[in-house]
Amino acid sequence: MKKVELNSIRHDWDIEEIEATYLLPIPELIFRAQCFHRSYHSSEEVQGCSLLSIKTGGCPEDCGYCPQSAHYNTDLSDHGLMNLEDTLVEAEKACQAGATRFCMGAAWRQAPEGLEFDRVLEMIRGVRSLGMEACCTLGMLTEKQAAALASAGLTAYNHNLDTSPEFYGEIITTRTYQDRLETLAHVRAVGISVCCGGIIGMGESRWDRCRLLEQLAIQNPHPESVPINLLVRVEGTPLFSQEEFDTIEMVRTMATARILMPKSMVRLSAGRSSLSDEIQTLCFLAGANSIFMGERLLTTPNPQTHEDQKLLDRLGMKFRPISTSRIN
Ligand code: SAM
Ligand code: DTB
Ligand code: SF4
Repeated sequence: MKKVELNSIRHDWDIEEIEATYLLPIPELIFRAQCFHRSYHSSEEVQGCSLLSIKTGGCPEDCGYCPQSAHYNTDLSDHGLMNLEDTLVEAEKACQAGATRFCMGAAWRQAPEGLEFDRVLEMIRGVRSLGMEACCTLGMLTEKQAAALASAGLTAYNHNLDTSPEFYGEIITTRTYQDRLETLAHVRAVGISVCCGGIIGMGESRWDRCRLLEQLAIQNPHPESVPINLLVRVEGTPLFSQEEFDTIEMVRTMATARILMPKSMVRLSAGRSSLSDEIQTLCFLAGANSIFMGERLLTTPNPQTHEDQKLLDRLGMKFRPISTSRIN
């Protein structure tokens, strides 16, 4: 392994080096992750983000983990695109609760053209006017749509690679890895910050997790935001019967992401409801510095804010206040 240079941001990671990092003894792995973390981030603050599903269910894609896919029979009420007022009421509530980033998710294969897209642009302007970062995840985008989102003031666009290129076809058949990379390139081209990560616990190997991290870490610049989701097993989806995941692997994934992409926000995203306080603490030690707040992610449960606040209090940590928020 090359010498550890705390201030170097590298884009030339290779898979052997990443695997060697991932497999370090946990004390050494976390120590290294902490060293990188402290070079760029506060060791005691996490960013609170809030999620809202602005368009729910009925999605034509077949992502095997997703309760919103029309291919599967899940216990979910579909909902068309929310109206502007209701969305901004939710954004304001999230802001009051201490969130500094508001993420709006839509179960679309690709962002639509026309009135619905215009409404999303209004939502973004509204969220920005509350002083929060605005993030959207609307499926695939053209460069023209990305430019319109940028003009509306969108801070970040979330579009995940989900897993390794090799494992990807086991999970999704209706769009390709390359499609995803193209949307990410459109987002990058118009200067919107990139939020891109994946899901672990879907039956992939350690090598696949390392390959996902490699795909993220060879991007130049790195995605400013890297959400690591633990699969939420939802009844009716093909991955419901996936066996329970060893959560120490979650810690390894977080720490490796932090070492590979030291400046990025590493977000401990979906799946916290099934993680103990102790594993979440290890994730923070490994360099995770953001969580979703509020009792719902898009369609699945998330710990309540008072529980998260209690955990942060016990750890002597805090949510990052809005005034010191950086844009990532
Ligand atoms: N339809 C858009 C898309 O896929 O780009 C946006 C919404 S989609 C729900 C956003 C992300 O949520 C997915 O890329 C996936 O990584 C994550 N996700 C969806 N279902 C999940 C689950 N059951 N467990 C963990 N993460 C999940
Ligand atoms: C991301 O990587 N995780 C968030 C956000 N991007 C949009 C979504 C998690 C969704 C979990 C399943 C659900 O609640 O529907
Ligand atoms: Fe549709 Fe996104 Fe769910 Fe895939 S992850 S089925 S694209 S909503």
